[in-house]
Amino acid sequence: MEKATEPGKNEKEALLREVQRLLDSGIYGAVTRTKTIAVVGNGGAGGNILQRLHRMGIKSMKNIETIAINSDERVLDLLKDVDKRVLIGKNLYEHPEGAHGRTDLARKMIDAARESLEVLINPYPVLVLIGALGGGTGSELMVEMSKMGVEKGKLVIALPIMPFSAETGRRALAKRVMKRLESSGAIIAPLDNDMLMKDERIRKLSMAEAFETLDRIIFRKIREVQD
Ligand SMILES: Nc1nc2c(ncn2[C@@H]2O[C@H](COP(=O)(O)OP(=O)(O)OP(=O)(O)O)[C@@H](O)[C@H]2O)c(=O)[nH]1
Ligand SMILES: [Mg+2]
Repeated sequence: MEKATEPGKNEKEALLREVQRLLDSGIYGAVTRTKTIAVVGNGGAGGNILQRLHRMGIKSMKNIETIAINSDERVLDLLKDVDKRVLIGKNLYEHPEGAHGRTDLARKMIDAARESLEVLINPYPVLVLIGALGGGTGSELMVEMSKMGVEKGKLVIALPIMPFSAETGRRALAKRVMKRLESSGAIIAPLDNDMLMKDERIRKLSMAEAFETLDRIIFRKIREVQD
C-alpha cells in the first residue's frame, strides 16, 4: 500500500461524480421513488455474500438494488453481478487494498468518502446492511452506514456476522463493534459463523458450502424484509 496522503479535492469530486453516475445508470431511473430496498454488502465478506446472493436469484425479488462497498479494489472488481460497486480509500491510497483489520484506517477511508456515501444511499428508504465484523472495512462500514441511514430517517436492518471464535482477535474486535452497532438505532439481526461449527451436518461440508448455508439464511431474511 502506498503512503497515505491528505485526500485531494479533485479525488473527492471524482468519487462524488462516480456515485452520481452509478445512480443515473441501470434500473435506478425506472424505479425511483418506489420503495426500493438497497441491499448493501460491506467489506470483503459483505461483498462476496452479495455476489452469491445474485447467483441465488436475489434480482428475482422486486425493487431490490445491490451495492457493494469496499476499500479493496481487487476484491471489489470480482463482484461482477452486483448492481453498484463503490470503492472507498482512493482519496488516501492510489490502489487501496483493504484496511488490513485496522478499524482506524477504515474509519479514515469512510470519512474521506462520507459525502459520496450519503449521496449513494439517498434514494433508498430501506437499507439492508450485510457484512462480517472483525475485519477493518466491514466492521466500520456496518456501524457508519447504520448511523448514516438512521440519521436520514431510513429503515435500517443490519445483518452483522460474527467471525469464528477460532479467530480470537477478530472475535474480540467484533464484540466491541457489535456494541457500537447496537447503539446506532438500526434493527439488528445478528448471525454467527460459529453456528456453522455447531451443526453436525454443516461441519461435514467444505468452508464454501458452509458459508452457503449462511447465505441462504440471509436470502430468506431479505425476502422477509421485501414482503
Ligand atoms: N459467513 C461468511 N463469513 C465470512 C466470509 N468471508 C469472510 N468471512 C468472515 O468475515 C470476517 C471479516 O473478514 P472480511 O470481511 O474479509 O474483512 P473486511 O471487512 O474486508 O476488512 P479489511 O480487509 O480488514 O478491510 C472474517 O474474519 C471471517 O470470519 C463469507 O464469505 N461468509
Ligand atoms: Mg478486506
